Amino acid sequence: MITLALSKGRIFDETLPLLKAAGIEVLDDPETTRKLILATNLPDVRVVLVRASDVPTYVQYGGADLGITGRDTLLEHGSQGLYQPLDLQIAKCRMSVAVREGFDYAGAVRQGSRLRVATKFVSIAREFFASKGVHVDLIKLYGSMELAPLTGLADAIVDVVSTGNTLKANHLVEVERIMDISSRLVVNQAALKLKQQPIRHIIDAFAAALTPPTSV
Ligand code: PRT
Ligand code: MG
Repeated sequence: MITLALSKGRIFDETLPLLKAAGIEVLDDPETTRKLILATNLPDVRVVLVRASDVPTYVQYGGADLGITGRDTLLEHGSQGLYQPLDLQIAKCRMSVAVREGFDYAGAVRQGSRLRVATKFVSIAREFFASKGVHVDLIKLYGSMELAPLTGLADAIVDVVSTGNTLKANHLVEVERIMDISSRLVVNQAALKLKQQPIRHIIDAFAAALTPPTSV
């Protein structure tokens, strides 16, 4: 049995075409079913639905053989025990610093004042500000980061931005882009050895689906 860990929503949706290219069709719709283990058209391949931030954990400890997870999640979790054969170029977004409209971010950084930064991505934020030599107090949040600068909890946030509509709706502006994000295929290293042939098949099919066909 091959177990693939996916999160509901954008990652699941954007993975479906890749699965199809590997000859795999999921038999249930995660938005309507209450099942957490979804069968596929292949009797020896199943999908488990887990929280996005739990995907690396499942794969690392062998609860799943493979998984698909954002670069952001992977950087926060650490990549120990995970083989990362492919950047799937799905669920694309960017990690950015944002502040309230009118907040003098450049001035605050220039003056070397301590910046209060709220984020779910503490490791990424710590490393980014350390590399700039900016002193920060990091405040860990689990969601709705946008609220932090509006309520005075923090001066800035580090969060994932896609269209920018959420920032705009909350009168926040993006002041720095930390990195581009997309989702990766991660594989349990022991599973790769023990179930090499079926896992290789999936990796190769995904890779082929990503590569634009060469013109003749
Ligand atoms: O939602 P949950 O707390 O369970 O976990 P999660 O937010 O990590 O999961 P999910 O499924 O929302 O995101 C999975 C992965 O998709 C993330 O790890 C990112 O790599 C990637 N991704 C791509 C995004 C977005 N785009 C995105 N727009 N993840 C989150 N967002 C959120 C963002 O946090 C912000 O609140 O959407 C809002 C901004 O969107 P825009 O379009 O208004 O800019
Ligand atoms: Mg989310």
